[in-house]
Amino acid sequence: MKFVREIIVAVALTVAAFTSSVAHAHDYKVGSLVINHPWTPEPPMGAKVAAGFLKITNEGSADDRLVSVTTEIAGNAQVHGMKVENGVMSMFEIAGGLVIPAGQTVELKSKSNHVMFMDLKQRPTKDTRFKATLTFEKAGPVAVEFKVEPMGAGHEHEGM
Ligand SMILES: [Cu+2]
Repeated sequence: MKFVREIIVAVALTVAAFTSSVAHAHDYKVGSLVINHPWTPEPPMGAKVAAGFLKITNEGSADDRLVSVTTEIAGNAQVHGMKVENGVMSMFEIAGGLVIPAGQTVELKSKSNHVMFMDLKQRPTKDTRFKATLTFEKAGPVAVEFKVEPMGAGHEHEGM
């Protein structure tokens, strides 16, 4: 009986460790999509825009698309891509939404695809979080929180 009790304790500890690591990782799941670590670099004083970064993994067998983002802190939010023309980097709204291919991970990051929060109603400040809703064509809406990290965290939205 002692042996069985030890197994039960081991299993309980494993479950506890797993649960706390998931909470720490700041992940969300909707349908076959896993959304990892949505975050925003704290924008400068007076900024009207802020960038949003996250990773989206599609564990399913069909492509999906991130079609919209909404949040109370911004009048408007768009999914942006980046392009370089004549050596000048500029942003554009991705028409029809950002494709999340089946079986792949798409990373929204600095100098690449990103969420653009526009017409900011309040400035996100570091060490806070704000709520947002990501809507996918197939998986539907999912409520997430963006963590606000200090400016110059090494991966900020450059050129803003
Ligand atoms: Cu942008």
